[in-house]
Amino acid sequence: IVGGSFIPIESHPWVAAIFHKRYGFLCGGSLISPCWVLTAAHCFSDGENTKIPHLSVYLGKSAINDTDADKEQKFIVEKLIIHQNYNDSNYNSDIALVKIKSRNGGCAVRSSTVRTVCLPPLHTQLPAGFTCSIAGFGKESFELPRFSQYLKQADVKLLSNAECSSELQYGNRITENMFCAGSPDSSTDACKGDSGGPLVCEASGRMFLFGVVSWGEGCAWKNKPGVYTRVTNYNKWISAKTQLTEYTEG
Ligand code: 4AZ
Repeated sequence: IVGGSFIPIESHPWVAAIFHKRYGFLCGGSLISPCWVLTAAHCFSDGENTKIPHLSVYLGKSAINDTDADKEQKFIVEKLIIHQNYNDSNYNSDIALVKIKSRNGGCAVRSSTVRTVCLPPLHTQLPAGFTCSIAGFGKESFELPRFSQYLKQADVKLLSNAECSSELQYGNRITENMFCAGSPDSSTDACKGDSGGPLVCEASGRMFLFGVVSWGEGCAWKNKPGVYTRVTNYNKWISAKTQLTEYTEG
C-alpha cells in the first residue's frame, strides 16, 4: 500500500495473508465465510504457486515476519478454485476462492483479529467519488524491493469505468468485470503484494467487499489508478462454488 497508514489487523480483521512455503508471502485475501478466502486468480498463474500443498493461509496477522500466536490462525489449503473465465493476458475475471482448513480440520474462528467481511448485494453500484479502503502487506512504493513488514490501509476513491477507460488512463483494457480506484493527487494506491486483498466500502454502517486488488501500471502513478475485480459481478459464482463444493467435486 502506497500512502495511508499502518493498522492493527483488528481494524481489517478479514484480511488474509497467503504464503508459499518456498517463496514466502504471495498475496492478500479476504475471509468471506469461516472456510473461504476470496483472492485474485493471478496469484496462482505461475504454475508453481498452484501446488496446493505448498500454500498456507494466515488470518489475524498484523506483521508478515512476526508471529503472534494469540492473535493469528493458520490454515492449509483444502481447495483452490480459479475462475473458469480468468484470462491471464488481460486479467479479466481475476478472482479465486481458497478453501481453508486448520490442522485440526476446522475453519476460521471469530475473534477480535479474525472476522468475515460482507459481500455486497448483487450488482450494487456505488457512485464515482465514493471513498473506500484498501488494505494489505504490499510494497510502500513501486521502487522499493520489499513488501511492507506491517499491514497498511489507505483510502481510495472509486472512478467510473468511463473515466478509467479514457485514453489517458487504461483505454480498452478495463472490462465490465473491473473497476478503478485511486486518489485525486495519486498519493494512495495498492502495489505489488497487495494483490488478492480487499477494497471495502462502508454502506449502512457495515463494511462490504467491493473489490479484489488486481493490477495497475506502477503504483500511485498519475492517471494510472489501481484496478480491482468487480466482486458484485461474481455473487452467483461465489455462492455456487462455496456451497456446491461441500458435497461434490469441482
Ligand atoms: C501487483 O503487481 C500490483 N497499483 C497490484 C496492484 C497495483 C499494481 C501492481 C495497482 O500485484
